[in-house]
Amino acid sequence: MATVIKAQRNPKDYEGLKPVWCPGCGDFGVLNALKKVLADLNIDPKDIALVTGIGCSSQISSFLKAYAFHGVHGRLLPVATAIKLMNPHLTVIGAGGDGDGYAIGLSHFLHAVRRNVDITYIVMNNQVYGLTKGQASPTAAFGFVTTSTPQGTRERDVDGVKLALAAGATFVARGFSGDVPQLVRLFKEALQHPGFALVDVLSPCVTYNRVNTYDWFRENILNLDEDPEYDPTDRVKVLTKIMTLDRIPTGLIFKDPSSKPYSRLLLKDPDNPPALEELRVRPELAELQEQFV
Ligand SMILES: Cc1ncc(C[n+]2csc(CCOP(=O)(O)OP(=O)(O)O)c2C)c(N)n1
Ligand code: SF4
Repeated sequence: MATVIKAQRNPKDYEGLKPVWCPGCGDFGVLNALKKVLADLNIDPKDIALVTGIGCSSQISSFLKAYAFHGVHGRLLPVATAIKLMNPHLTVIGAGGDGDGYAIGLSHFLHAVRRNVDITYIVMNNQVYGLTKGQASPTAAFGFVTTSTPQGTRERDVDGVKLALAAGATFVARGFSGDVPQLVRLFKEALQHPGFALVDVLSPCVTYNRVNTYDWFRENILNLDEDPEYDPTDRVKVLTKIMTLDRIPTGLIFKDPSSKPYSRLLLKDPDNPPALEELRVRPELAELQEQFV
């Protein structure tokens, strides 16, 4: 029998439309890292489902060559969940902004985390609503001045990493668009994790956020990947550590080595998932009539 040798792909094989982001936008770093990882893992573009919300960052679904669903603001995770459960063989990636995931989409985020469906979720975190011209998002620091908060925001900021850990996440990482090699490592590990993997990416908006710049992040992050003593597998120690840091932690923050994805708990034989037509996703009319008439 002839052996089929799959040609090794390269990042160019994942090029979609030309990005329309502002020159210097942090989201370029995410796109470049993602293309590199997908090529390294040699994943066929037809086997990728990229699901996005609404925002500058969510436009990534047009810039990467893969099947894509550019959906509704804050609603990408329910769609990604359904796609993965119905098509377990697909690599399902969710991607969007911090407004999309931690404001309007916050409840979906927490439920997706605790459900642990095998999805990689990338949040491009720039502390503003970029697409709608720079209003403060929930990750903006207390006092952050924008057009919508001329006297500075009077709300405490949300931290998706801490929320995910508290909600029982099995994989939590944070990258920085100014460090693409680290993003590549984190995305690779996230895509290979059996369960829901959050990668929060500090991704500067060079047009509407003149505070949290590339230089500002370089001065304010603490890369836990460089700490040989750091143990990312102990949730309590991880939470204690990151709650007491005076800098923003990046790197692989937490990973549960015994994570079991939802599909493993749901499908009778997850290694041999049934074909779509064998799954009964629509109830039979007769059954409904029996129950309700
Ligand atoms: C239901 C709904 N509410 C509000 C909007 C308006 N809107 C579009 S994008 C956006 C925020 C974008 O910010 P973020 O998700 O952080 O992404 P970024 O543009 O910064 O990448 C908002 C509020 C919308 N499109 N739909
Ligand atoms: S407005 Fe900000 S987030 Fe949007 S493309 Fe420009 S730099 Fe990126």
